[in-house]
Amino acid sequence: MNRLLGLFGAFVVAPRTPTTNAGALTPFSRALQTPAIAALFDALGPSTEFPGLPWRAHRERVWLFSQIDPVLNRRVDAGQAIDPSTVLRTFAPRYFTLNGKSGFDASHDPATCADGYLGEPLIFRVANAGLATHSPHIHGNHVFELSGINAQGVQVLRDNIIERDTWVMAPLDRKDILLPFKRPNDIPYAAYPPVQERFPLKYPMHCHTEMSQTAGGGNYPQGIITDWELLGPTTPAER
Ligand SMILES: [Cu+2]
Repeated sequence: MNRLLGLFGAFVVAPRTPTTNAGALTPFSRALQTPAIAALFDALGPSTEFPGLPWRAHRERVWLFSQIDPVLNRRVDAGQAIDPSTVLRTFAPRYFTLNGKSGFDASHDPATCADGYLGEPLIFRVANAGLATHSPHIHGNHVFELSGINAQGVQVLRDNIIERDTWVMAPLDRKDILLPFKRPNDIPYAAYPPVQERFPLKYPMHCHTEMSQTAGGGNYPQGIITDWELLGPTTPAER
């Protein structure tokens, strides 16, 4: 009940031994890294698949999803006794938030919106504090699902890392998602860097659970949406 009313937050736990055997920095303890995780982080930077820089510790954003049911909130405001088991059946959210904001405000919040140059990979620490299942979807790049929770609610690292266009965020789900900041596939090599479309290129993340794109009614783009921005066509030496 408290969580549905907004009492939630995110902790990000940093590992003591974050590097792979080859020395690449990761967000995961070496003891927990799967071969696939190590191979992916070793490839960020030197490989032809992921040209640019390796992942760096400050390259991350927390995305915390939640929903608001105004009818439930009004009942709590009125001091009614609430049986949590009935809330599961009747929960009908009308507002959907990303880090406590939605729509335009979420899209333009630098704490939420990821930016970077080509070849500057970034990790989203995505969590869902609510009761609705979300399906975040991103334009411009595919993302890589690094982790999730198992049936016992324990965080597990993927041993087969799937390249995703859209991923599932069930209630209480927690996933680490890598955005590689690659050259967008929909720009042909011969036309890169684009000249008519100017940098920064702004791409949306929006949720494919379509009800979450509203705010007490209305249409996209409201609710759980944000941007990510590709600042320039080449990788800076270091910044
Ligand atoms: Cu879309």
